[in-house]
Amino acid sequence: NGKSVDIAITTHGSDWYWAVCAVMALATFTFIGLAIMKPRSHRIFHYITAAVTMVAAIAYFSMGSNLGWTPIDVEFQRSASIVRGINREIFYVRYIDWFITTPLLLMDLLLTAGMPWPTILFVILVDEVMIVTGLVGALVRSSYKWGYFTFGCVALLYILWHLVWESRRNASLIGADVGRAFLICGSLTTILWICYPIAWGVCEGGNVIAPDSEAVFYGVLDLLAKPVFGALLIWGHRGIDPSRLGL
Ligand code: RET
Repeated sequence: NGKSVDIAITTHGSDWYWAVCAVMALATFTFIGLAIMKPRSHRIFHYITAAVTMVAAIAYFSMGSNLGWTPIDVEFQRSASIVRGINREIFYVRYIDWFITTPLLLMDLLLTAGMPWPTILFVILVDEVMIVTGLVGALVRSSYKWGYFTFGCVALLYILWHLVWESRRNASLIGADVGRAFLICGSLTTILWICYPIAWGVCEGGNVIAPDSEAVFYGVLDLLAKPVFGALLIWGHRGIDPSRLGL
């Protein structure tokens, strides 16, 4: 796109992004296919989950095409000295994806747990604070970036506390089957979401690993957090009538 960048993905990174894009697209068609086999009143989780993988497919289409990034100045240690005046490719398109998809993933979980809509709204707003602070931190070059990162981590802790405690309890009150579906998907989410700030710390934050490694790190997390999570969630709902969740 005409911008010059020092540290960027290679063709390997790009190929991997295309592979993830293909899986996301395939998952989208699968979830939509499963949706239309159900009566309209039973499609909510299929639709939410298909929307998540659809957005991800387009984000990965962008990154595979080496688009949706901007060069950001970074520093790093080489032997005894600090190297300056170097920039790194930062994919801001990730955060546009996450801004849309993480609220949808939380809706999947909190609707499963039968939470009331004011609670869902607040958890989603905190989630959006987490994503936006992550984006701003990624674009800031000074060490203030770690301040934004800290705000994001506090937001994540609130969300995880909510999943592990409030929502889990609510889900098991609705029934053992709902409790089990929530426990599987909520636990997966808790483990995976903790890994995102770790990836951020070694990529956008600390510039410790190369953009190709970043592609693998975030790519594996996204495959587990979107298509694998979605398949488990839809599977978990197979015997659950949405009317029991107030849907
Ligand atoms: C950032 C940096 C700021 C601190 C924290 C972060 C957490 C991000 C998370 C992202 C989850 C993304 C998912 C995507 C799609 O499936 C923004 C990296 C805490 C938890 C699940």
